[in-house]
Amino acid sequence: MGLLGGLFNQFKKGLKRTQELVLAPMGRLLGLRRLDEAQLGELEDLLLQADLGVKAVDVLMARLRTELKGGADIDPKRVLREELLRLLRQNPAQPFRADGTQVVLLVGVNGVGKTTTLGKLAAYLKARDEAVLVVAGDTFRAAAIDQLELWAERAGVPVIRNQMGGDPAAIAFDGATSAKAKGTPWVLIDTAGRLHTKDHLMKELDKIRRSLQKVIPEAPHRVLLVLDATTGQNGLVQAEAFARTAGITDLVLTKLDGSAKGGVVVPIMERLKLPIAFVGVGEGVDDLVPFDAEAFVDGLLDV
Ligand SMILES: Nc1nc2c(ncn2[C@@H]2O[C@H](COP(=O)(O)OP(=O)(O)O)[C@@H](O)[C@H]2O)c(=O)[nH]1
Ligand SMILES: [Mg+2]
Repeated sequence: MGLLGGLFNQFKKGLKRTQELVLAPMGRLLGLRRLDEAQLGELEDLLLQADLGVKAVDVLMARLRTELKGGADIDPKRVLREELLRLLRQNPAQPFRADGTQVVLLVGVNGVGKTTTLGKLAAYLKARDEAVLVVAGDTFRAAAIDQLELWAERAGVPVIRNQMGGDPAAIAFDGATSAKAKGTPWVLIDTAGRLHTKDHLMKELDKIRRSLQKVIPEAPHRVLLVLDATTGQNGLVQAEAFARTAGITDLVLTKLDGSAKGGVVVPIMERLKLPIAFVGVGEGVDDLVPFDAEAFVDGLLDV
């Protein structure tokens, strides 16, 4: 199967709940060639339920209405596909390419899936035959370090850790030093989720950043803000505050598989003005998908 076919299937799997609850009823409407006002209203409701966001849904509905006024038959699915692709292609993520030692920091509030994503990302990079060093920067809970070690073991990559309660900036420094000495292309740093305010996040990140930069002046190369898709648009205000903090380069949207609000990628990308690098579609090691607008939209509209 081609790469895009593989991604399509992974997105389809990740969008299963969204499909069952929201998109399946939409299939009938998308197959129509003329829609009356009641049917347009029904379609609008379903699009909003999928959490595509008011702004995108307004644009979509306006375009459908314009095409309908033309009098000829229309293809609602094609219109939706084109508009969604336009929205989701505005801000593509830079590929994860090894280039010297690349330091990647994962941040976000407790429970969103940082450690899990880090484990999957380690396996993803390792599968490309690129060496990875994992840094247990969440020193707040002993269980967090154990959890990370388990993931690293699964991925077959080494971990650097210190004792619980240790300084995340110090362990990050050790990780960067070791990777630089050995020429390891990837350093993935886990962080604690007790980032309740923007100031707190800034402080913790600044401290880690300063200590990394003593070793590698350009580090961290990527700062991934991890967001939970099951929160839908409700989490966006807090995410916006985080996303505005200096240095966040990419978003990761986890738990798409557990959410009926799969359309939330649209308002997230639009509001945060940041690319989505990866999407989490399950708890397994292979359940991390590099975001691809086309595979995503086709997965969404395959109803
Ligand atoms: N279904 C599903 N569960 C996920 C996904 N990513 C993370 N989780 C689960 O979310 C929970 C919290 O994840 P964890 O990585 O510990 O979050 P952290 O506190 O941000 O490090 C765990 O039970 C994970 O298995 C995902 O993409 N899909
Ligand atoms: Mg964690």
